[in-house]
Amino acid sequence: MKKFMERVCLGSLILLVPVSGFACSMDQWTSQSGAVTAASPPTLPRVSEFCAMQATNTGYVHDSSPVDHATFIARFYVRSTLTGSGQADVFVAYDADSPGNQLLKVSYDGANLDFHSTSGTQLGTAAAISGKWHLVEVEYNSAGNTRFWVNANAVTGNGSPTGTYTSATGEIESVRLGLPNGRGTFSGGGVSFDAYESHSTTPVGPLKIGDANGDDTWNIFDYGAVQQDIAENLQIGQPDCNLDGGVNIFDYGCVQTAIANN
Ligand SMILES: [Ca+2]
Ligand SMILES: [Ca+2]
Ligand SMILES: [Ca+2]
Repeated sequence: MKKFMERVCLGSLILLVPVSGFACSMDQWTSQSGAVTAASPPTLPRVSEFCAMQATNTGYVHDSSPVDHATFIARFYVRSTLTGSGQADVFVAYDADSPGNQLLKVSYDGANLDFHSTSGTQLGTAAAISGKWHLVEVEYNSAGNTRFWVNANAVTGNGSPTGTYTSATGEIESVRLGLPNGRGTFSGGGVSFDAYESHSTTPVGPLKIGDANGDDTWNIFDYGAVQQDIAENLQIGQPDCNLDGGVNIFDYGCVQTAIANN
């Protein structure tokens, strides 16, 4: 698991750096608990590099490195394969390391990602198809303003956030990613995560999806990288261009579009 340093000041981190070969580790987090694992394709589809993380029931990774964050920005990719119906929290931010009170929650309800202040009331929502990877970026401010982006670019904003709402006013001290409060009434499956990164001031923004060889550009060499990834020679970039949880021939057309649009 990769741990990225904060671009401006405070600690940030990411999931999933391969330790040896394609062994995956969650050691960059402060701690882990319960039904959460990290793995490479084909065991577990990923968005980027070699590993992703999946929670199948109550389980999470915990980051207590935030300290009195007045502003806290988190970006991650999430993919649900939960079966049945229900609503489950996938990301929670707290006002203490212990972990304390919930200040911000993102949950999944089978068809949408839902955004909450403290424990209960849903204050924002965005459609999120089951089985597909979705980009989530959320910016929490202890003055009581939260903005979120789902499948949208928080750096350019694509004009504006997906949603905004009035939130809690405490400062963030820790976060949990996974299924920290269990899977609720969902009957099986799990929720996968990749490319978690947090900042204290600047937006994180999306990965270059379709940049299969990870050289930070889209061009014809990404076709070959998709081909290599299909052959299970895993590529360090983002070959699952259509974000459907697999790398196959359908990603070529998506790469073609990415090249044409950039
Ligand atoms: Ca802390
Ligand atoms: Ca590339
Ligand atoms: Ca794909």
